[in-house]
Amino acid sequence: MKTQVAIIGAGPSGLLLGQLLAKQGIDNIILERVTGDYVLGRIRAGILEQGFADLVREAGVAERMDAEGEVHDGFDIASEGKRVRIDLKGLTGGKTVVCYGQVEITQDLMLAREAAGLQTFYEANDVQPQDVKTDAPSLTFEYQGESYRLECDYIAGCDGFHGVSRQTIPEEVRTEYERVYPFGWLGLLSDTPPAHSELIYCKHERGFALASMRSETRSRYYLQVPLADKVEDWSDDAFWAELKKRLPQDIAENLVTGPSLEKSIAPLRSFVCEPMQYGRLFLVGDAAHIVPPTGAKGLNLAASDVATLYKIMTRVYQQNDPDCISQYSDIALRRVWNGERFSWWMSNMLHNFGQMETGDMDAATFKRFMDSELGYFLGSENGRRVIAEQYVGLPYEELTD
Ligand code: RFL
Ligand code: PHB
Repeated sequence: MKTQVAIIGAGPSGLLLGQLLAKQGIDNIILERVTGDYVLGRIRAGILEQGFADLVREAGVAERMDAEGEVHDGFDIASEGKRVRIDLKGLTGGKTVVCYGQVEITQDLMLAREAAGLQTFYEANDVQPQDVKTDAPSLTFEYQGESYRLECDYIAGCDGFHGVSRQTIPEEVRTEYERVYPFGWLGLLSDTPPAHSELIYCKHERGFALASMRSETRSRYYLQVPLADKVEDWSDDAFWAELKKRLPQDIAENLVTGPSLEKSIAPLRSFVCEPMQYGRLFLVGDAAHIVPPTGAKGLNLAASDVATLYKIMTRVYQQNDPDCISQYSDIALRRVWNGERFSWWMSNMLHNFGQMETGDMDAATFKRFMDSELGYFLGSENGRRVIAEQYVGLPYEELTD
């Protein structure tokens, strides 16, 4: 079997890259470890930057997103009984975000891929990148009990944090940067109307909470919980009761509750692997970096990696310029570190770190610093603008000549 770009992983990164490459006439095959339904069972992200939405349009898969996605002009940050609006549109000269679920984008991309007759092997086992430092790399894998080799020019490792791609880069070549947070997020999805027309990020003594949504009839809520908590510890009633304690009072009083459609706990982590390229292998999205969800950046950073690799592959094949691949890692990492810093900063300001160690200062001192930091940024228009311009997303960087 042979293709130009072999893609590992049919999450949003792999599917979006595949669609964009195909539009430029670049042949690609995706190998995915689980079934399509399993991929669609992961709820995850809900907020898309304008750059991401534009990329989905460029891929020609935006019809449903443009019809059903809700444009959000702002969001609220609540703390100490007050709600402060971050007027995204007003503070950034007209930029906004789109509220449209990762599941929906993934489904749209899967359907478009199927309609275009592009090949995807679901339930491909033991995918292994081979000879990535040569000009004849390949992927070996097992499919329905048979062994296969997929020969290719380049490999895009879009296989998430637990994938095989990053491990292919020898340990002496890669450096990993990491911060693990001492808590997780418990998420609940329900067919209830959202608590408010825009998202509310809530800083509270009992822990952080987020009121988000998927549509006018479907809500997504999160609670900061101790790492030791299990989903089974949290009945729906317990979740709603705790959420009401953390939301601003007027919002809590009008909260509509209902049975959960899904509940899950995600640990919070900041993680970056450098470099993001090794020979003919590129790491894309969560395979190379993880952010805590507080800034809504994970999927959006995946999209900017895709945008960069897509431009590079287009130049490689259309202008016969294979040397430009060396630009990938530096361009991608510059934007990644901005997103990492923003997500880390927002997480520090909005969560309750309790008695946990916070580095070289005690927890009470750290809390005072973070309370003051949030108060300062929310209290000035310039401060709110700093939050707004990062939330809507920094511009994508172009390749150099
Ligand atoms: P994914 O989605 O993990 O997909 C990787 C795919 O690769 C497959 N795979 C393999 N296939 C073949 N062989 C192997 N050896 C393989 N190993 C793995 C997997 O089965 C999978 O299908 O990575 P991708 O495509 O890079 O996408 C990244 C995003 O999923 C992620 O960044 C976001 O979900 C993060 N995130 C958010 N991002 C945002 O931009 N805005 C948000 O509002 C937002 N909210 C969130 C989030 C993530 C969350 N969790 C659960 C971590 C909220 C939460 C709670
Ligand atoms: C979500 O709706 O899942 C969501 C929204 C914003 C975030 C994180 C998650 O910052």
